[in-house]
Amino acid sequence: MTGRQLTPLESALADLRAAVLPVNLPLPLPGADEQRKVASEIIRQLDDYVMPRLATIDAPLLAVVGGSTGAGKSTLVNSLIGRQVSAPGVIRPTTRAPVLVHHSSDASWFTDDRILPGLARSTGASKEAKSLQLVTEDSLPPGLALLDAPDIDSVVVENRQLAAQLLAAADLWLFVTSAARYADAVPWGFLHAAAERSAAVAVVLDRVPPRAMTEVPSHLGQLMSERGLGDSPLFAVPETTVDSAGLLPASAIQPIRGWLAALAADQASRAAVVHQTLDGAIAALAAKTPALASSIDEQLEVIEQLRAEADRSYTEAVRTVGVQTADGTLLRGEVLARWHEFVGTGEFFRALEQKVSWLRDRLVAALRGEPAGAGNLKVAVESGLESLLREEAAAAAERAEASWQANAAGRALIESADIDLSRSSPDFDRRATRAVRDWQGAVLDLVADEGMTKRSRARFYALGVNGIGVALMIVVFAHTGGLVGAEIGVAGGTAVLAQRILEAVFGDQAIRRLAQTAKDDLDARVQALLADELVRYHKILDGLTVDSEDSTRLRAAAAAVEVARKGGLPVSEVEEAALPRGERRLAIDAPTVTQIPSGEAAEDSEIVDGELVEQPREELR
Ligand SMILES: Nc1nc2c(ncn2[C@@H]2O[C@H](COP(=O)(O)OP(=O)(O)OP(=O)(O)O)[C@@H](O)[C@H]2O)c(=O)[nH]1
Ligand SMILES: [Mg+2]
Repeated sequence: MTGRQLTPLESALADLRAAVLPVNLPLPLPGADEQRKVASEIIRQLDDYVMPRLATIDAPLLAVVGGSTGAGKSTLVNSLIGRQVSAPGVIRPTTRAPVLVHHSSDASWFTDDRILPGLARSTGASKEAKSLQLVTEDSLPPGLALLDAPDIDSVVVENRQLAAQLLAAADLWLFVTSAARYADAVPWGFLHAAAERSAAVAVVLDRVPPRAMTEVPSHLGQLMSERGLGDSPLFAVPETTVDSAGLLPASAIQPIRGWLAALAADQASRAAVVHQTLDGAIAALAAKTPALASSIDEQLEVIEQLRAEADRSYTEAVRTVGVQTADGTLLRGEVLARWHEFVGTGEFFRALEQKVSWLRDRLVAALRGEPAGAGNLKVAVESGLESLLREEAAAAAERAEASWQANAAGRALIESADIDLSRSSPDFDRRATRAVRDWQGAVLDLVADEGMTKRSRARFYALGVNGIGVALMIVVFAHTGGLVGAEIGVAGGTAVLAQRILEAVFGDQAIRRLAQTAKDDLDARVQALLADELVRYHKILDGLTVDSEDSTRLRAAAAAVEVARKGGLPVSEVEEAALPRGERRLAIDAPTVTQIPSGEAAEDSEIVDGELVEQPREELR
């Protein structure tokens, strides 16, 4: 393929392949399993069949003989060839490794990995399912190859998968079923898929008991018509005995052999078969893609929902800390005790509560030198803030985890995560401590930088930066809706006093601004601290590598394939001459039901007509 310029259709398909390849549906959503399979099927069909077929449109027609277990596929292939190329057998399943029979002049088409690149070529019989046994047979016409596949309804999983893969790589399906099993669900699932993508199909109804010869084939023909296979030839092979070599009498399979020979002899008909299947396969690939794209979108939706839930949990934590660092909550317990210590005695404090205005002017005078309690108060503030942060971060992690636990996708992520998403990061406490200390440092810088009037300078020095700093922190903690209101109670009283101290130093104009600046700074630090926690959830979601561009690209690629497909498939010269434009149907006329060769039907059929027809009908819906 190297060196050859790709046709527009081939480039469109290559783009489609490139768009499907990275598709990742990591979350266990309904239908995701199915679409994951679709994605790998698309890739495989492109690799196994569509791309190689487009690149070598004149390669021999590959007819894959597939169908129900033990229907007589290998026997049919052997009988068509006239010798045993694929071992038939009584033990199911018999055929494990597929056998491809071709004319010696066609060998080069099959020895390399042009088609079915995943299967190793072998020339001897093999039990290795991942191999393809090549048999040269010159009684087969050039331009036509037969492939004996394993059973599509096998008890062996690999057989089923391989049979499906082989049928997907076929130009023509020679679908073998038996009179006893022709209405089983599995074969019909395959036939339905073939009809859906307009693959060229011929059905062989094997081992029809003489008495059922009128009824069963016509019932099957009717089923085929109803299911979109009305144009497909149907061959009925009467039940006969096989000879010592395991072959059917020539007359029993003559109509099939004749039909295949005619197909092989007429290059235009062969090309029409190839085109029909190829075009149908390409249309089906394009048709499957939008559902795949939608399933990417569904993954994205759930990812965004999980992201929003984690975000909400942490936004809530930031909000709570924001409120509780302003509504007086922190002005309790240790902080309150240390504040009392700082401003003097309890008496002093109580007097202050009663006579705030009187005290306002005298306050600073009462505090001589930097009060000893400033350091302790700072520590109390620090630990009060830290425990608030710890609690809220823990609650946020719990909420986020619980919201993810609520659905299967979230649960899968929690299970596969290598960190515990239900609690804060192990180093959270350390980072919280640092954030609080940094904030306190910034508050001290803030008051140190604030200009003072001459009159207040003495008071400033009397309280010291630490003293004024902690006073500002106290004001911040009771700062809801502007300056402190007395309605906050004891905490409010505490804060009012702090506010008076600051007024005495800076004048009342500056305090509102200083408190606001300090509060904004605290909020920003809390926000950053918790954002780092939230990142853990984001990282997990980002690690899923589901991208909204993936589905856009996929849809565009499928649309481009459709456009290029309408532009037409490559046409071989012979076909151009022989076929009217748009002709895509099997060009060789085949009887809907073959004539029964008389005298060769086996006598010992145990199957009764009525049963044969009745039982399968029930299974078909
Ligand atoms: N009497 C009679 N026996 C047949 C006929 N076709 C197949 N058999 C026998 O049925 C058994 C199964 O045939 P196979 O050709 O191995 O069937 P198959 O579909 O290839 O089986 P798997 O590869 O296992 O799916 C063998 O013993 C055959 O000899 C037939 O038309 N008449
Ligand atoms: Mg077989």
